[in-house]
Amino acid sequence: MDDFDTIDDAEIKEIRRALDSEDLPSAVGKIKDYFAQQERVELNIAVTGESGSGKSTFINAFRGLGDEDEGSAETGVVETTIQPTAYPHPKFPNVKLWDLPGIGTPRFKADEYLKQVEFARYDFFIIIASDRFRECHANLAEEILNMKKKFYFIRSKIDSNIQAEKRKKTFNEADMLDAIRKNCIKGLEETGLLSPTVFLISCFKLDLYDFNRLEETMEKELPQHKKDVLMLALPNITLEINNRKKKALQGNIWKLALVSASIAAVPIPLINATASISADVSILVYELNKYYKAFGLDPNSLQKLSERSGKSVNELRAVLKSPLNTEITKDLVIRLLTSSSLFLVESAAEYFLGLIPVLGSLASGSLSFATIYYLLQRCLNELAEDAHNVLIAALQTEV
Ligand SMILES: Nc1nc2c(ncn2[C@@H]2O[C@H](COP(=O)(O)OP(=O)(O)OP(=O)(O)O)[C@@H](O)[C@H]2O)c(=O)[nH]1
Ligand SMILES: [Mg+2]
Repeated sequence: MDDFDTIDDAEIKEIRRALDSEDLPSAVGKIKDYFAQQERVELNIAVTGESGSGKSTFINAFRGLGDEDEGSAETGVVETTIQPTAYPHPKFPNVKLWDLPGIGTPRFKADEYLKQVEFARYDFFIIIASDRFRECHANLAEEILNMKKKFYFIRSKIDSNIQAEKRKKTFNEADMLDAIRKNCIKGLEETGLLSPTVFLISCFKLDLYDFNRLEETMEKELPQHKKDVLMLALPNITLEINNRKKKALQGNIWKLALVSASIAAVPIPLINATASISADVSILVYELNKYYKAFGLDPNSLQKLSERSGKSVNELRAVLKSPLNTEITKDLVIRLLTSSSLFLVESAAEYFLGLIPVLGSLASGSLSFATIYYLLQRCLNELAEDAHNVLIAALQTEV
C-alpha cells in the first residue's frame, strides 16, 4: 500500500469537503469546470530592463531553451528588442514571457513606457539590472506599483561579477553577493518601497544563486490557478523545484480519479477488452504526458540538460527506472491499466471507501476511483524520482 501512504489528512479532508457540501454530480461538475479553466488560464510575464541587461537570455533560460535554439529570443551585444514580443513556453504555451524594449534611454519616461508596452496584459513584471541600480530602475519600479502591478527585481550576470572580482586577493563570494544585494535594495527602498527583495541570478547557471527563491516567491504570490500553470512550466533545474512540481501535480490526482470514476462504465481491472476503456485512457494519457513534460524527461529536455551538465544523454538516461520513460501512448496506458494488480486495487478501493464512503455511489464504484488514483500516484512517484535522479546525475559533473 506504499503508493497510498502519500494521501495525507489534508487531502482526505479536501475530498470530503468537496463531496459533502453537494451531491456527487455537482461536485464532479465543479471539478470539470476547474480543469477546463486550467486549460484556458494564461500567465503573462513581462521581462524588462536596460538594453543588454540579459532580458532575452533570461526568457530563453526560463523556457529551457539555449540562445540559438528554434523559437528562442534573439540575444546579443547590440540592441535587439524594439517591440514587446511574446515568447510562449515550448511545452506549456499558456505561459508567455514577453520581451520588452530596453529602458533607460535618455528620453525614457516610465509611465509612457508602461502604456506603450500595454502593462495591463501582464500578470507581473520582472525588472532585470545587470549593473548598478539606476534611476530608471527606481522610476519603473515605482510606476509599476502605481499601476497596481507587481514586479520582481533581478540582478543578473552574477557569474561575470564573480569572475571579475575573483582576481582580487580579498575576494569573498558571500560578501560580494551581499554588497550587490544591498546596493539594489537601498535603491528600491529610496523609492519608498518597504522591504524590497532582490534576486541575484546568472542565466548561464540558473540553478545557482537566487532562482529557487524567485520561483518560490512568485508561486506564493500568484493566485492558485496561475500558480499551477507556473509550476508546470518552470525549468526543472533544482531538487527543490522538482519537489514542488510533484506537490502541485499531486493535488490533481484525486480530482482526476473522481471525474474518471464518474464516467467510467466498467471497473477497469475486471476487463481485458480494450474497447471498453476510453475516457480513463484519454485522461491518463493526457495527465501522464503532462508529468513527463513538467519533469523535463522528454528527449528535448534531456538533450538540453546534457548540454548544460556535460554528461551524455545516455549517461543521464542510465539512471531512469520508470517504464514510462518512453513516449506516453494510449497502448502504454492500456497496458498499465490491465496490468495493475487486481488485489492491490481492490484493497485500495476498500481503503478509500473507508475514508470517503460516498465514493461507493459513483457510476463505476470506488474500484475505478482507486484504479486511477493508484496509477497516477504510482506514475507520479516514479517520474518524480527519475527526474530527481537525473538532476543528481547532472549536478555531479558540475562540481
Ligand atoms: N555572463 C553572463 N552574460 C549574460 C547573462 N545574461 C545575458 N548575458 C549576455 O549579455 C548580452 C546581452 O544579453 P541579451 O539577453 O541580448 O540582453 P537584452 O536585455 O535582451 O538586450 P536588448 O534586447 O538589446 O535590450 C549577451 O551577450 C548575453 O550572452 C548572464 O547571466 N551572465
Ligand atoms: Mg533582447
